[in-house]
Amino acid sequence: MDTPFANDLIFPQGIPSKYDNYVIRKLSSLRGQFNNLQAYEQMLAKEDTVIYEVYEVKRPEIPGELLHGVSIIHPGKVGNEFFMTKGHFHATLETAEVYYGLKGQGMLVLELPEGDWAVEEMRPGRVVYIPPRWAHRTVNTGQEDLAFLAVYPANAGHDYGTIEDQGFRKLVVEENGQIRVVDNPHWHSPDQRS
Ligand code: S6P
Ligand code: ZN
Repeated sequence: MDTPFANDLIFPQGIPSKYDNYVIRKLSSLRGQFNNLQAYEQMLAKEDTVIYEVYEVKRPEIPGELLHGVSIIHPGKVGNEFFMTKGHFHATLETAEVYYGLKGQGMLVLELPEGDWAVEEMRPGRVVYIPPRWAHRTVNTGQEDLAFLAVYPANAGHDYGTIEDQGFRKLVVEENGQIRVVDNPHWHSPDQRS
């Protein structure tokens, strides 16, 4: 039988005191996701910068269990587009997720397979509910790390391939000092897949 357990988030970074899995995502693992391909290649030629890190607590990946983890997205831009996560649908599409903002400023960009999209602000103390079926990507629009806690069904799984192939419909960019949500010119619908 499992026993209850607890964890502390150690600030100022927000890193959990205990975790089982550490994921580090560098610029090279986001190839094709940033809109400005030239800016991407130039940046990568200089350094394979760390874009974000995830600290996860493992549990059996079966219905009834929950997974949770802290994501930390570093500040920066590729061209005029803010650093962001790869983004994904859950492989078990009918699974939801809750994000709780711990640190920093950002946006959660969401979209449905049918084409609807949404954007929610991320900031400390803010709870964002991601209903089943919505793909989600987190974007750091601030000057410091963006950290948040995520809680989701342990059987959710991750479908990264769909987003890698078609991209998100919306990008979060800086234009004339303003944070803007704009159309992704490289986005294509699922039926246009190569
Ligand atoms: C998992 C949850 C988060 C992300 C993390 C990194 O369902 O949404 O823990 O995994 O923020 O993003 P990504 O898109 O690389 O998994
Ligand atoms: Zn998720």
